[in-house]
Amino acid sequence: MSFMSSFSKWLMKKLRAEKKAKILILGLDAAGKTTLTKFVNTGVFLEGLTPTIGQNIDTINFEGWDITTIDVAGQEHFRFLWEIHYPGCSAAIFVIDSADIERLPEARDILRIHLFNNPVLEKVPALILANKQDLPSAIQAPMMIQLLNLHLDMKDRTFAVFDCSALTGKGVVEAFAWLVNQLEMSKL
Ligand SMILES: Nc1nc2c(ncn2[C@@H]2O[C@H](COP(=O)(O)OP(=O)(O)OP(=O)(O)O)[C@@H](O)[C@H]2O)c(=O)[nH]1
Ligand SMILES: [Mg+2]
Repeated sequence: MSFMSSFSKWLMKKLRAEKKAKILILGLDAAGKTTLTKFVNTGVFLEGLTPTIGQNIDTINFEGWDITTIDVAGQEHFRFLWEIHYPGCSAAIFVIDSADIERLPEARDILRIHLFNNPVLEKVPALILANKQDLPSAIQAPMMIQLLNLHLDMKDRTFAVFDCSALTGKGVVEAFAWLVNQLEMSKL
């Protein structure tokens, strides 16, 4: 076992004992990753955030957990930066703009490359957020599962798809409650 892999295992064990977790927030640009993270942090919709450059690192306190969120830049030319954050993650969130049907194939490919077929993240629970449900054309979770092929791709993974809106807050708490439940179970 390499030094990095032993170190990452040791770190995860230590973080779990202290109810601390590092969570990666992935997704295409403009999916709503930063808006969602800020909503969880402040409880309000912050409009007009500028696209992320690099990554934003925040801490969220949720149900007794200190969760460090790494909200990465989704633009294509920044995606090579994602992989430096993979080691030591307890869970990953993948945010999708559910109203942007044209980009769903791209979202599906990026989800596959960076999450499903990524050996570094193969053991972590994956929370897929079908964001922007306030928009009338938004695709909802059951259809999203079919369109992204999740029922086949994710059959050996712990994952959930939640409808949510970082604008209204709908579904956000439920989704994070699922995530924290997964973290709790991983402590047992
Ligand atoms: N209607 C609606 N708009 C949203 C929602 N979430 C985010 N947005 C808007 O979508 C746009 C992009 O949001 P960001 O949070 O910057 O997206 P991002 O995924 O962080 O994008 P990058 O930083 O470029 O990767 C902004 O105009 C947000 O106001 C939502 O739930 N509903
Ligand atoms: Mg952002």
